[in-house]
Amino acid sequence: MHIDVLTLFPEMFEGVLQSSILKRAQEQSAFSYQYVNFRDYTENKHNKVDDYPYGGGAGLVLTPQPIFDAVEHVQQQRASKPRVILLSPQGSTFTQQKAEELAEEDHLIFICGHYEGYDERIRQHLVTDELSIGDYVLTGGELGAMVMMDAVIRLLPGVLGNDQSASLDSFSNGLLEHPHYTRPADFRGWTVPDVLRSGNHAKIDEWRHYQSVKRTFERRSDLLLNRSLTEQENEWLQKLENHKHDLDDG
Ligand code: 9D3
Repeated sequence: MHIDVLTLFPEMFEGVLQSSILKRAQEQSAFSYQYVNFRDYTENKHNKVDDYPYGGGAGLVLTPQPIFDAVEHVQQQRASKPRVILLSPQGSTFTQQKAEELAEEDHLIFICGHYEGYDERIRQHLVTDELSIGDYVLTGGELGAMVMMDAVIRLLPGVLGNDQSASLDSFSNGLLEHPHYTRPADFRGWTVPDVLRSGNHAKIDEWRHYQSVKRTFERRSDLLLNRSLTEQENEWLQKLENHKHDLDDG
């Protein structure tokens, strides 16, 4: 996979891309990336990338010409058709499903603005996906692009070791993770559940599965709606639902 990042602030990305798993992924040639400063593609005297909005109002709008030219330039460097991703608070919310979809592509282009609007023709005639990372306001698209790059790159073949395989993720199996414990068995009088120290792996698996269902029910019951349930899971959920009603009257 190759990723082109259109940004006026490439230094924001370096700590993320040059550390830990994303750094190793580049060393393994799982992906490559390049920054594209779209100011370099301006055709006006002062290298302006934005301008006042037609119709008036506050703020500036990113002008289409440098962004179209930068995208078309990097497109011509590759054989396959890229996904052109616009980072914007108005986009659809990025999800694990979207990460899995983007991980299948050969070429991604991220367009990051910085507290500016985009000329609508960029959306209409250049972009394939307009994405947000959630309902809060950032100063620019760069953090959004980093979040998406991180989520996509870890899914590429060979990036995660076998023992941290992406297929075991929360969200991939539709349940939140069960609680984890390590040594000591007693920390300040707070002890590790006996079952985890029993050596009975069938019991341990069942305990973990129940804890995952319970945690998902308590914290993210919305996730249970998008997932088919086993008979065992339905039985547990029925019990959890009844307990909830028990507590209603204090
Ligand atoms: C044209 C009106 N805008 C400026 C006053 C609204 C606005 C544009 C761009 C507000 C914030 C931003 C910067 N944010 C992003 O570019 C962004 C973002 C976000 O703010 N939240 C969640 N996901 C994303 S992805 C890109």
